[in-house]
Amino acid sequence: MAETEIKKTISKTKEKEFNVKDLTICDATAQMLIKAKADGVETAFDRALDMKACPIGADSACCKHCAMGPCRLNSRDPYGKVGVCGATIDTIMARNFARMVAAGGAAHTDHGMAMLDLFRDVVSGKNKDYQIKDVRKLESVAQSIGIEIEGKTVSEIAMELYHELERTYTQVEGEIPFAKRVPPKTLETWRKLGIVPRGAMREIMEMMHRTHMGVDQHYENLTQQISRTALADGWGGSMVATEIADILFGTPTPVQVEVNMGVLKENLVNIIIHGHEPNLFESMLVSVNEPTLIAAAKAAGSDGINLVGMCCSGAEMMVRHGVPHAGNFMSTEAILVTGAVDAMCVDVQCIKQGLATVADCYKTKLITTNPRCHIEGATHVEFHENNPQACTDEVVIQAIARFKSRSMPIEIPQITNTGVHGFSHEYINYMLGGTFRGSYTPLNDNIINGRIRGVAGVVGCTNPRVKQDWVHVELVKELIKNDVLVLQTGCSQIALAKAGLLTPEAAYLAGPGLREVCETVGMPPVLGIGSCVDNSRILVAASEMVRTGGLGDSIADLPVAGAAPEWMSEKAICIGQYFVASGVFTVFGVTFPIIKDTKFYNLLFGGLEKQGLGKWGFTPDPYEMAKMMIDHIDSKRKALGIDKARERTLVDMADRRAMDAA
Ligand code: SF4
Ligand code: MSK
Repeated sequence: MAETEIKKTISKTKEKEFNVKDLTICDATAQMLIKAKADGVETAFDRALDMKACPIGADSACCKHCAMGPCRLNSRDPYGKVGVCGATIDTIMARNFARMVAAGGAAHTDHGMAMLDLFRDVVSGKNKDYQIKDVRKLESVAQSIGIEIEGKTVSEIAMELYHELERTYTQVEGEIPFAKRVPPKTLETWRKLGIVPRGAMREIMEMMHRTHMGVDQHYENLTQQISRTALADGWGGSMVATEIADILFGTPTPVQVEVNMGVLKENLVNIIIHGHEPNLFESMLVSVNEPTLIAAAKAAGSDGINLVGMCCSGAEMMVRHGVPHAGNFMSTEAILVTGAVDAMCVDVQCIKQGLATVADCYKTKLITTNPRCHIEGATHVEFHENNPQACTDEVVIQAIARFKSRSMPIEIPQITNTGVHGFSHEYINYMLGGTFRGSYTPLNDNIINGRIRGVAGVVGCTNPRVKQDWVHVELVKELIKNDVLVLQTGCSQIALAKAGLLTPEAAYLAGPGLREVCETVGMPPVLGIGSCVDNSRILVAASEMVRTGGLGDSIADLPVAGAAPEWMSEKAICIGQYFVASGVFTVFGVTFPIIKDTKFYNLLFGGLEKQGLGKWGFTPDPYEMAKMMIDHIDSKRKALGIDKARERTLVDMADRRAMDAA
């Protein structure tokens, strides 16, 4: 079909020259960006080149919290000026940061609460479309928060668990239920600082109140509530989302999956699910296996239906069911340029509004499904958990109709990367300790003896302000080369999967100690865990490491670090803050919304650590980031007195290599 049929969205005058190699290391995305350019179709990469980030906003040196402003301060001379109300730079930056944490935490906790609502309806029998799939997980989650399970039926345990977990959101006094999972010394620090979350709604409401004009105007006091709000996400909303999804849909175990745009097939009806809530995707799995719909797809001339995921709900379905994954956040527009996507069905979070225009250019159906997320120009087919297939069947029908009337030229990058994903904290336990002696002891032992130097969580988005995937990949390569075991979630996990590092064979890129452990266990040096809310699995794994012993008494003692090298969302800031408040050194790339060397900066980047928590770090450079994380891990090893063990181990390995060569 003639190219002129594609609606052009870049005018000749606006078109900026770019070298695609500067924008991404994802070859499939690069191929599609070149095609988009030829087609005259604009994506976020073009818009990022066209729109310079506001330097004052980037430093968080502006406030629009009231109509006496908006007020702009000078980031080069931050203490030279105050807002009309007298607000200082520290107040303004802390309030802005607080609202990012509140928004990010609200996103995760609202998601978690939706999962809990579904769980209640399933347990009460109101919803018959979903069932409890993992009874073992139900029992272990219940026991972890002190629910007695002996002599109770599954539905009695489940209802009790529902009522307990509801407190995560609605409780106004006391401590959230999963505070019981926090290592005692970490919890003691939180209590001393007054940052144990009560309930997510209360914390977010108070955060919004305190950041209103003329309320909390001390950056230290604001930071206390920032931590409490973020912890209500990590140990609250996100953790509930993960645990309930496991109970309803199954706990992930390692599964081999194909990732990248080559998972689209020209002869099939291609449906992409992109978003964050797994219930939509679970129902879609049922719909695409409906014999009548498969027959309809074949009658339309296809060989069947192809369901693939993108972003975080894609990551969840990938780790749970092995559903192929087509790409991360910065590939969501690019994949529509293939012309092969018959429907992209979205729910909530990280759905670019620009998708509507690109979908329109290629006559792809963009379908919103969630009452909380409509997009102008998209078709809305509302998803109801009590009749889920009404929505998902309709999506399939619309996708088949689009397949039948395909008129666009199709170009699918023939790239797929196979990897192993699905390392839940339960599986890590089993993998290292065996079915009957599941334990973190082998992990701790390998850290203590120095084969594994430490553990890093590398997570988060991709961002058109930096070369897509590059910072993630270079950082992770540096870490594993230095014997740091890497845990991954979200779009970062997809970046590394595309780079081929989520395979046991990638162990050859690891340092000698980590390689030895990977080869013994048969695991990749980079463990893919799931979606953004599944960062809570990393918190549970860290707690298990403390509980197992030998690595200190609190999360802050562990030789671990975290990073979000290409972050973009407020959710990422909230995740970063809950890791920091949990005791983890956490480094962000791209940019950081605070002016260096101000009082608020010094508190986040050092002061919190002195209080017994973790601290923030920032650098856009992946090698510098790796060095900062490794230096931190080494300082924790030294404090634990296990730095000598590592030196010995490395000498042993060198000796062994010399012996092998001899
Ligand atoms: Fe300006 Fe203060 Fe109003 Fe913010 S709250 S816009 S700093 S006057
Ligand atoms: S989807 S929050 S771009 S990881 Fe979770 Fe990816 Fe970041 Fe969204």
